[in-house]
Amino acid sequence: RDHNNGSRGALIVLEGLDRSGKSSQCSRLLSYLVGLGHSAELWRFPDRSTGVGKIISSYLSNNSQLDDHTIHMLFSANRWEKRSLMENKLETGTTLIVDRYSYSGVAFSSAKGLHFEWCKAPEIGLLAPDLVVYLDILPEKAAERGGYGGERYEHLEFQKKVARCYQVLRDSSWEIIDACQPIEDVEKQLKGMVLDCVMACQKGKPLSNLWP
Ligand code: FDM
Ligand code: MG
Repeated sequence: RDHNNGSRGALIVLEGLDRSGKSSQCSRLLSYLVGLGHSAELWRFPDRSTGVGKIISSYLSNNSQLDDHTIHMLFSANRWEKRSLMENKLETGTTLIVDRYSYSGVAFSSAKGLHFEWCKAPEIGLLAPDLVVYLDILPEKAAERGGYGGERYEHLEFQKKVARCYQVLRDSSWEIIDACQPIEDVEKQLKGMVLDCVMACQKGKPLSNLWP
């Protein structure tokens, strides 16, 4: 524990479409928090380093085919296998900046037509984020940024469906940032939200489970 004095870290999740800027903002946030003397780590889901993660990675790169329900549960399993480590980190004062979480799980699978509540079910009991920030961008604008790789979901038509599913999923607790702004403006707004959240957790905001 750094200057946290025994207080817990915050679970902060960034969500958004592909090319919304999540990964760049996550690394900026990490440097910012570490620079302030906080203990912080950058995590991402899927975590492709585990056994399950390798199956997911192969599926995403179109090197294997899986039934939609099956891959959905593997994405969830990939979060479950990290749950206890996640809880330990948070309890010992490390803040986690997480690039995608259960919301991606539900948005991407329900965009394929899977039942919404069925998609949410395997996430029950995972740690609930202290802050969810949605980097909001129109699918058309995100596509214009270029840089879609060749992965399975990186197509405009599918991203449009995912955007609609995120709309169904999002609630009043989410912070929404216009991701079409200059990168520094997005960063500035994010930093303010994240610092407030880290402080609230230090002051004793309890950890809870999905779905709140
Ligand atoms: N994705 C990500 C899912 O379909 N379900 C999930 O639970 C998660 C975490 O995987 F298209 C999708 C979202 C994205 C792809 O993510 C890989 P990255 O962030 O592009 O690596
Ligand atoms: Mg991607």
